[in-house]
Amino acid sequence: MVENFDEWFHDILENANITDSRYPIKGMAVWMPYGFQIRKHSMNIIKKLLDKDHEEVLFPMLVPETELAKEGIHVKGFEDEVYWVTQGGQTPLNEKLALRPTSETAIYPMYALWIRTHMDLPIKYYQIVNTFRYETKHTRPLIRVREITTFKEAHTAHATKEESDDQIQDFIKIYKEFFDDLGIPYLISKRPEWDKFPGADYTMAFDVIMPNGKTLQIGTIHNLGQTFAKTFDITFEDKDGEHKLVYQTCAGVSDRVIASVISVHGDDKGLRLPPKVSPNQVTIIPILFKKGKEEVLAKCSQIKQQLEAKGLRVELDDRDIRPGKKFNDWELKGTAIKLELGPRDLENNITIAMRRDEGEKIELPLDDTLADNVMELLDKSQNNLSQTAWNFKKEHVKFTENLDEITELVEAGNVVEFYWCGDETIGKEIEEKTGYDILGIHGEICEGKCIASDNDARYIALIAKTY
Ligand code: P5A
Repeated sequence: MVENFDEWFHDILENANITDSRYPIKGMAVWMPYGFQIRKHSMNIIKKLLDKDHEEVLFPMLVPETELAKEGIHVKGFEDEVYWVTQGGQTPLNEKLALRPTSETAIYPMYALWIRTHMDLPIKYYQIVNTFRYETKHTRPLIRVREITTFKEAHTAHATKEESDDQIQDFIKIYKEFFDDLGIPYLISKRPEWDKFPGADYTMAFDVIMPNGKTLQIGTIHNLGQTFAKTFDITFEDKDGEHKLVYQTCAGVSDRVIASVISVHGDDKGLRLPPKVSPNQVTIIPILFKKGKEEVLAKCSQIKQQLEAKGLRVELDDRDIRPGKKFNDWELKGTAIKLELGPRDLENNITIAMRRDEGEKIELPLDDTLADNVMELLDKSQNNLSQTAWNFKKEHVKFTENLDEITELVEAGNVVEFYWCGDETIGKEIEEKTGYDILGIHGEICEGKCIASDNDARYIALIAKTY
């Protein structure tokens, strides 16, 4: 799988009924039923986390050209990626309308209307929408799409810079919890100046190491300072009667996260889904013979009810096909636990449980301890997948003090840590020399030399092959 990761990824999306990329527009795919369920469960996790301290809203999808063009740096960052609506039926529109590539320029003119005094602050809104980017880089299903589905974007406004910095920390905490629930290990770094979000003061990013060693950016958090506040005139009257500009932040994650769930946990047999997002946490597979068929099926239905009563997502696979085929299907789809039940098991009042994450089979008694036992196995499975993924990440971050060694380490599938002075020219030289991207800085140091200059090092930086 590691050797042929791109092919593996492509095949699994199709075989496990996740997405269908044959839709006749490049970069836009159909969410298939099984994939849709994974998407739904993962969306519900982040929604729950955001809902604690943010309110959900929904803005229109179209942005007038005049608004999109107002923030110079921002529009420059997106100008090559915007889809335009220019006609309504046969009638040319008076003003071109952009399909939002992201929603700053849709939301902030409204913030300017809503925010009057310090009493209106902070504002912490988020929306879950589709956004559109005419990506110029190679598109890949889920990973780099042109219709970004389920884009969870949060936008906040604050009275002070300190509050906006605190908000960045809050977002980091929320995203950590989100990725932890998906068992996704992350590297957090502050993006270099040349790679921050267009219009941001600074950008914090979460990256995951994919099985082939390339990193994938799975979430970003931006401190926008007062740039957009100046452009859109978002001011408030403070306690002292003075009119001041707000400080803003925004943060976003997309369905790209699901690409990381699939890739980080999957194996040669197919998906291994963390129970928290698995459409079926438990799949019951009856082993049927002519004799005793009805009894076995009845017991399976009863087990299903018993587990569902505890809130578990359970599938009873009573299709009239060989059990071996069913096992393979559910292995491919990554159901966390399979429960097998045949006439002999029924006689012995047991079921055979098998965890997808590590394959071990154990006997569970068919009594009122069953649901608790199954839940314990689900917990173990969730933790094991997460632990295995974190171990992989630890093994694939390597430190070097030697610029020439970076290539060797990256080509061997690693992300590399090195000491850097922080100077932009030196940073770009390092990128040019190696051909890789500096992800950003994820630590400060007081001693040590920069890997590529005579300057003192100030940071521990990360460099990698990126998607
Ligand atoms: C934050 C939300 C923004 O757009 N505005 C509102 C800010 N940031 S971002 O970095 O440009 O995007 C946020 C995250 O979305 C994912 N992403 C994509 N996923 C799939 N296909 C794409 N073409 C795509 N572009 C961005 C990334 O995970 C990114 O971190």
